[in-house]
Amino acid sequence: MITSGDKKTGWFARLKQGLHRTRVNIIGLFTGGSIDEDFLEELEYALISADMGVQTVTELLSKLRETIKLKGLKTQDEVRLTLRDELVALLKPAEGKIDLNRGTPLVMMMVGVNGAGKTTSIGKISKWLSNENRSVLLAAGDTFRAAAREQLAVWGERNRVEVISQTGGDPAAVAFDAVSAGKARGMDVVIVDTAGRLTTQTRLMEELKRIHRAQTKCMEGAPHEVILVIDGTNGQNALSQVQAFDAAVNLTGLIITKLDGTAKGGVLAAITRMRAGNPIPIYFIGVGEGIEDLQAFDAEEFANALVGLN
Ligand SMILES: Nc1nc2c(ncn2[C@@H]2O[C@H](COP(=O)(O)OP(=O)(O)OP(=O)(O)O)[C@@H](O)[C@H]2O)c(=O)[nH]1
Ligand SMILES: [Mg+2]
Repeated sequence: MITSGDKKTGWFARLKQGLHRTRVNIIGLFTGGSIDEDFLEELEYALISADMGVQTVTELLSKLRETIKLKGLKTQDEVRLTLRDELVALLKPAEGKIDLNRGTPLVMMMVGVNGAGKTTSIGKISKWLSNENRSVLLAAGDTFRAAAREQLAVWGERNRVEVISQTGGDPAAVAFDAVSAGKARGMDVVIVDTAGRLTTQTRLMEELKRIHRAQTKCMEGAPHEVILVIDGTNGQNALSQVQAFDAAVNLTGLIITKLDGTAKGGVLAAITRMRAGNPIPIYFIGVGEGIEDLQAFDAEEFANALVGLN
């Protein structure tokens, strides 16, 4: 994971580039002039277009109007800063870090719809963990497709991490084997990959519960982390993904991927608002397909990128 110096500028630029559509809308509005009703209405529209959701935007705007009145704000630049601060306040409670010391091994299970970026994120997390000198074991819980096992195997090789897999086996059995191997070998972390599934596929959602139970059976308290990987370009559909996966397997964290792509970014605000006061932590954001393109979620940096500040 890149956190320092020049490299940071690189990923931040990519994030900003990825949020381009949002930024064009929002930035296009901030022309340095004064504030009037038309301006506030256009801002409201731009935020809704950025996938923030009507309720989130209504709340943000009513607070913004209050502050404008209270502080006598006159310029669009002042409004931009105020909006940034509101977004930081909204998103801050969603910052979160995985506590690697919760279990030995710490067992992590990745869930999500097809193509969200689960397997890629596992590759990136493995790299981060090896930088932290933690030993990792991967479980290829996506047993249906040979390509899926191979994809995880490639990430395993890149990170010099072993992958437990079974040809056409039962994913719950693979998860069980991986956790027991992790225990026996004294690994620091076990990460269980799962096949993508739609929340409407009842049988597959039941299977996910079974994979979850197999880990608990093997180790009390496991899986310690159940992480939903969400494609940042999915818009408001992300909200129902959070609800359905949480109902099935009790989510402990989120990863939002593809924020370097055409994502509009506002969905992070919508997801956070859904559980205002006690949001599911956003552990990481994905900002590219490469092994280092994973960043800890930082509310302030993200809010800055959204409204076009540095
Ligand atoms: N641009 C970009 N692409 C990403 C990111 N994360 C994943 N991808 C790409 O998204 C595609 C799907 O990624 P996978 O990791 O295979 O997704 P998955 O959730 O494991 O998919 P299934 O196992 O089929 O459900 C791949 O082409 C990845 O390279 C990201 O942060 N940015
Ligand atoms: Mg996968």
